[in-house]
Amino acid sequence: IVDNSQYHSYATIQNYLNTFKSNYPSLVPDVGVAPHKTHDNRDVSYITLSTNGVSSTKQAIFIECGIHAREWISPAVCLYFIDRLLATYNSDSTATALLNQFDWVIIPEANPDGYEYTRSSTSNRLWRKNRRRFTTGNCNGYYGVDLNRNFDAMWGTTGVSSSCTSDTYPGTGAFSEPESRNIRDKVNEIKDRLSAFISIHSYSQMILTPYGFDSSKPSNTGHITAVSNAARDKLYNVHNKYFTVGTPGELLYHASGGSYDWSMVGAGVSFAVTYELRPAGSDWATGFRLPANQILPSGEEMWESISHIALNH
Ligand code: 0X9
Ligand code: ZN
Repeated sequence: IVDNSQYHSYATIQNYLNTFKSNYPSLVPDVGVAPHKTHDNRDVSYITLSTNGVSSTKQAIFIECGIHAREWISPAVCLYFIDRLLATYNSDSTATALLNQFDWVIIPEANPDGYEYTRSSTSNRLWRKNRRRFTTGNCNGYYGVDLNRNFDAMWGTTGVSSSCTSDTYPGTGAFSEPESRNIRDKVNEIKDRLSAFISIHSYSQMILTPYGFDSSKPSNTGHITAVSNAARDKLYNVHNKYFTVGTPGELLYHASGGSYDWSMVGAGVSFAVTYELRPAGSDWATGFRLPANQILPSGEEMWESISHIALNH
């Protein structure tokens, strides 16, 4: 269904979700709108994939894409993954196992206001945050909260700036933003059967293991690292792209209030990772502008990597 030769608008992404539901009604019990409208009054959509219908009690995996506006490859990979899962169920043994063993709840575009802002020719391609508008005090006239600093996981402690003009401004409190509340609420609905949480960003070619907020690690860190190393190898085998595995503190910087940390410390999920997709390297100006001809290979390598995590975590 998905055209993987280009990046798509929010409207097109919404259309794809509805087309998935109408073309695969027996595998897509629910395409819906998360409870909180964005600041610019957009809906944040989710899709549930299940062989068991809406009242399924199967183990579930949650994937969140697009929380940072400029990281366009993230929603593109989410769409590729959904499309391939649905199209090859019952013909491909991996897809069949992924859907027979798990339900999937996926938010392909968690920050539609920011995303559309980066797509507008008159605005800023490198916008990262949401589009909250500040109207009082020092912040009057400025916009945006970093959604991956807004979750209730050591909120406001590391990797943040209290300046509302900063790209890492965490907001006025944990879950001050509708976009992070949407992820929270959808996760909480299924947390008793949620076995993995996957957050997809770009760029740097990494699989980040928990925690991001400081140097502490969950008690099952050895297991998470082993599964991530194997998922890294599966990814590498597709197109020879090497992803580094480690915690944010080891590979990047500490950062509090992230979604994957919250999924563990707040929702009790026992396995969570954050991907940083293509490209590697440190050229900030080009890193977020991954050419559209790399959507398909990114989708293909991530298919293998996520499949490994799902079937082995
Ligand atoms: O800084 C971030 O939010 C992520 N990197 S990005 O370049 N995509 O912005 C890393 C997030 C790692 N997770 C946490 N630190 N919780
Ligand atoms: Zn990001």
